[in-house]
Amino acid sequence: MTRRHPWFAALLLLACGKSDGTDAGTNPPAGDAPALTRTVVLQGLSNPWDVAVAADGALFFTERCRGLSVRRADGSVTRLFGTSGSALVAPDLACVGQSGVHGVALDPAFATNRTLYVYMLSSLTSPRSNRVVRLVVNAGYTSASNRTDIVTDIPFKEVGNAVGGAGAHSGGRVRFGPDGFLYVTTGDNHNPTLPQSPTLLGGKVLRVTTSGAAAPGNTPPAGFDARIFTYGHRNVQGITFRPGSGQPFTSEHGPNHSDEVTPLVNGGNGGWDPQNRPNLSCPGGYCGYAGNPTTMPMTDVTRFPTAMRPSWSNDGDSQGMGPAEFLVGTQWRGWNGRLAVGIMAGSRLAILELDSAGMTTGATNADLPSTRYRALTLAPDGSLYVATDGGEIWRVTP
Ligand SMILES: [Ca+2]
Repeated sequence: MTRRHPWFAALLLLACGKSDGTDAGTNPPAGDAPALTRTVVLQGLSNPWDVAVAADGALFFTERCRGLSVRRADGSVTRLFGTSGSALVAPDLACVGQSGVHGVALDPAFATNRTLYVYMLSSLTSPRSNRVVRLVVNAGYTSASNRTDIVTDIPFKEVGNAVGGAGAHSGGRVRFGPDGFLYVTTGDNHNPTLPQSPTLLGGKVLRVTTSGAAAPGNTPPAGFDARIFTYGHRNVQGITFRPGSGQPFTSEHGPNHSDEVTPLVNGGNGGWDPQNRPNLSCPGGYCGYAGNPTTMPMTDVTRFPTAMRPSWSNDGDSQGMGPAEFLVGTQWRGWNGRLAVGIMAGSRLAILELDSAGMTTGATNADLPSTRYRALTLAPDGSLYVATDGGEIWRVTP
């Protein structure tokens, strides 16, 4: 894409005006971008989907059709959970289209309770379902045990249809918020009724306890499943929490337009409703791909006047928006507090500048290779880990 906003020129001017290379302190100028160092930590992986890093440097990663593995600080790797060959085999693990093993998150007390959470497609039910599984890892990072399935009823697209194959739009990111609760992102499965359904968990952001129960304080509308934090989403691929306020921000694919970053409000409606569009031709009743930003908006403020407004819609384009992660720490210089957003088809890492309300006021691209950015995780040491669809995991440091 070559369209540029006026602020782009302003950013260039700022970048040119800041040339002394020193850290200006707590409020560095907008153009004070860090120089990036990239180290390839792992390569040759099979569709890595997510990354979690422990304080001691152990690096957990998922591969969509294999499961969960860990790379210890000494570089050795063990397959902990998943298909045959894993320390703990999951015979019910299924891998279909986009679906399989997705997000991984460490318990906030991981250092003492050794507990983590994985999002996976399971054949334990019929039809199959996406679920969140809790596991305990031993001190040496060589085994996993105590599997407990804490959320078992996240919908899965079992059958392909005119708008796409089986397994589409499963969401799948899991992250703990600063409030200590687990946020789980889901997708619409190409099912027109899921995003606005009060009871089915597709097209939602869930907020649950470490046992999978509804987190206290969720405020969805009356009649909704109490685990629902926000609804009306399409396929949420990223969730991260703004430093300071702790407000969750999501990133999600647009259909053929309008990738969206959205600051979430407890109980809010994301405004995606791909059903009942009488002026559109909707194969299988799914109108998601049938329109444009006006006729099939990612945030329909006509149907839902109070819908959560996006912070950014990627210039109205869809380039396959993937994960999102706030950058935190003065080592990130002018990017401290900015939002990194991984773009897959667009093959870039966007860095967004937000105002106090969370709206995007500027965007630039990180000076990193063009690839499909699948996962972003800020490690305890403040470095950014990236997983790519090309099978690599990088450590990026400013
Ligand atoms: Ca929306």
